[in-house]
Amino acid sequence: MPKRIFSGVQPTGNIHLGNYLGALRNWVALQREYESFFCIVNLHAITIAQDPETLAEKTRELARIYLAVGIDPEVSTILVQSDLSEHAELTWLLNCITRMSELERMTQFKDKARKQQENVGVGLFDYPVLMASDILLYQTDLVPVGEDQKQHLELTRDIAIRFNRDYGETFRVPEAFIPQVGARIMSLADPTKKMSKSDEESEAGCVMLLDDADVVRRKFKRAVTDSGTEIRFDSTRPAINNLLTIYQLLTQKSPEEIEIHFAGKGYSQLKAELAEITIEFLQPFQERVSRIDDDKLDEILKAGAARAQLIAGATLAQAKHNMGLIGARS
Ligand code: AQP
Repeated sequence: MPKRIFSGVQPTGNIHLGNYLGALRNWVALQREYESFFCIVNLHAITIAQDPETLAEKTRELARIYLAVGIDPEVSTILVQSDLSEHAELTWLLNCITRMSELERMTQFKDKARKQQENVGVGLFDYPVLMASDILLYQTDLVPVGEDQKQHLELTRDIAIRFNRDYGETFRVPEAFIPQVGARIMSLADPTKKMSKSDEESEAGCVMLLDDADVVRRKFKRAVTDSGTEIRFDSTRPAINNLLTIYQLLTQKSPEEIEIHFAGKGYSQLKAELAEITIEFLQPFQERVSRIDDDKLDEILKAGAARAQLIAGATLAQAKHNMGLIGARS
């Protein structure tokens, strides 16, 4: 069987440079080497209350973003999670072999639950099992994600190994693909926190892929910096390190070249150049987003769901059979 990758982004809020540099960019690079499934994980999105109209709009916007960053629907499958009932159905089966204690250890749940206080939903708690279902349904080999998803990936592996042990070989056990550079892009406003679309407080620290040029310039101009004046890669100076990492990924220059380029220059020059480089990347991308028409998008999403269903359906049937979930004989 061909080696497969599966990954997804939630259609919540606005997609940012962290999502692009930590995940989407790597999908584009890997899509011709692997059979690829890229999902818009709207069932994950509803683990936090969403306005239905906005969610529907953001789902289609995210599909356009996938296409505009360079996901090629001729070689990759783009699917919307809720178009396939297999994702939710496998989640139930996997819920029955996952332990509460495993989910209680998930740091993303703890962080998000803290923000929700007494209104924490069961769905939020179960988020990692839904993610395991997404990945295991496609017999995935590799999951390209940012560093924040590492713990969920480890749980997915544990669930797959347990299921295979208890019910016979059913799922491929996937590996995480976490990039060496860009796995955790930090907020420009608070470099101790990751750039995050749902963190309303740090909107100013989050460069959105659909921000216009003036907003991008303003956000970089106001970016927090460290004490000192030297511009070099140094993990003990998280703000400058983060700006340089973004610079490195967008220009593809080596750290040495970048440090030589900025020798003797000030932080304001780094910020101004970084803003212009980001705008140069974003403008043609935004044009591509606006050119994708609705009919074409429908065609791509329908074809993606049909292609995905063939694999997801077969895996789910095998999992049910192996668990003894058999009713009327066909
Ligand atoms: N700051 C980041 N740096 C690198 N990678 C990142 N990712 C997210 N933030 C960064 C990666 O983007 C992919 C999709 O993320 P998601 O939509 O599933 O949600 P998330 O990981 O929780 O990202 P956000 O921005 O913080 O969204 P909300 O706040 O809605 O939950 C994943 O591969 C992720 O690793």
